Amino acid sequence: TLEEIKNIGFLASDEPKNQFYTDVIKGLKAPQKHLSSKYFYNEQGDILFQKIMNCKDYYLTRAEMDIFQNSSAQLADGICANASAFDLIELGAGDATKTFHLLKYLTEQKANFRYLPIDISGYILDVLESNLFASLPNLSVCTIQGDYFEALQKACELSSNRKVLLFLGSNIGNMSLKESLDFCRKLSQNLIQGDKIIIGFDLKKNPATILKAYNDSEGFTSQFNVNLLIRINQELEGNFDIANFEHYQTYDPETGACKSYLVSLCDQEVTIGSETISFTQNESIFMEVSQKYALDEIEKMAFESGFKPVLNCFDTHHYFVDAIWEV
Ligand code: AVJ
Repeated sequence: TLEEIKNIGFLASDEPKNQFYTDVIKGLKAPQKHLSSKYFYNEQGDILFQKIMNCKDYYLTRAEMDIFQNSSAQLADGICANASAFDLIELGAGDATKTFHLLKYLTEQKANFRYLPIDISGYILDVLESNLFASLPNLSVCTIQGDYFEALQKACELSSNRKVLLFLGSNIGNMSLKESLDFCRKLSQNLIQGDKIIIGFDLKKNPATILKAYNDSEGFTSQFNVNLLIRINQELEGNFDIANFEHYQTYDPETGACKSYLVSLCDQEVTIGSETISFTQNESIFMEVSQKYALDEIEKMAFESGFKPVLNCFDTHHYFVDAIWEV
């Protein structure tokens, strides 16, 4: 069967690369050229994203950290940590620096729960598991490697307890409004009555503050975008001359869409494998959306996707919200 062939390994390792190539060519042949921000995160991309998270203009990470440092008790209340045994399942856990504060609080409160972090990177999960074992030895941890829904399905098979999902960091922002609604619907369909979710949303705020976060004075966001062209050169036999592209960022306060583009500085042709892509001067590649929300839009999304809003936790500036919803 196909499943068996995949398990042998060669298809499994070839497949993502072909998918990457197909997506890149399809995106660059579209009338509005575009690339998918999910491909930002190779080794260099991870390093650049770390730099973004630590830079002064990018307020998001600090804001959500503030919530977990100062409001873990409120979050624990919101998910009814003392009501019954539950599984805390985190989508895209990474190194879980923010979640750590909640985990610590819950273990101190002797809450009856397990932590099931999901990530696409098996490496980061191994690091996370050993760090948690060192710092919270009594915490029961079960890591699951895979993409969101595949791994969530696995988590649901492993668990007969009440479930609490975590989807933090404004990762939902990388989806369009329609995609995020579909995503939340799919989540609620995987849950049952009484299950909950904590989702991190970046809020609409002074447009200049938002634009600055994605147009940082140190140029990390620009490098982060350009890095995808470098990755295409390295992995897909591309020949982008990165000096011929410039990062351009927009924020529309009406829709809340903050968008990244790379603009071609001249007429040029780029080859990627056997394909040739033509750019005219000033033509753009749409790279990423980082969607910002108003509170009423977040509530509306909860209802439309099969959840009820329970509680909103804010940072001190009210830049960011971790919203708790219940099925
Ligand atoms: C990881 C999706 C939350 O959109 O704010 C940061 C990625 N892109 N700077 C975001 C990102 C440019 C980030 N998320």
